[in-house]
Amino acid sequence: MTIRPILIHPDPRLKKPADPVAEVTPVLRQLATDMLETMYDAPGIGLAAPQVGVMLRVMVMDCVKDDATPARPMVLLNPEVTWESDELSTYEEGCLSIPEQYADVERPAQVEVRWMDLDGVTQTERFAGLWATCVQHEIDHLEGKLFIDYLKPLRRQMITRKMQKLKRERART
Ligand code: K1U
Ligand code: ZN
Repeated sequence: MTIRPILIHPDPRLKKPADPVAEVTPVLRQLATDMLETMYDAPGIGLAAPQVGVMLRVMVMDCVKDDATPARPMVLLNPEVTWESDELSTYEEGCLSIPEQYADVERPAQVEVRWMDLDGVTQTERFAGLWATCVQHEIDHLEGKLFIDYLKPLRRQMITRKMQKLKRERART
């Protein structure tokens, strides 16, 4: 089991667009496995490759929350939103790269997403609820966008300062 370290904001790699995946290789499969293990260990419901310092358009997610429903680990390569609903929904989002900070973000309530799976096959699915929120949050990571970029500048600045302090403290220990 390989848990990869998660980058903490501010970090230039979290602000940069990631590169498309050209083909599925053993190295890419290992990255996907490590990302799922890292996400479950955190714990989180999603993770994008730039958060572990890999600048490729790879994301994982599993938004199953209740113990009665089987887990649904998903790996999405080169995901793209192909349709979004006019209806919006607001969710109090968090981010593994911005620990212990939460804020309401408004996004389309449903989205249709196209991606390549680990067999190199194109998939399309319509997501709603937490799945829709999470897939949009992760695709934003692949564009170098964080949920705090939706907030007013003052709030964003306050959160960034807290994260700078957290990084200084972690570097000392
Ligand atoms: O991308 C990330 O930083 C992961 C992030 C995904 C996300 C959370 C909330 C809304 C949209 C996207 C997280 O997983 S933060 C942790 C979290 O939400 C959670 C952790 C344990 C149980 C349930 C949720
Ligand atoms: Zn995040």
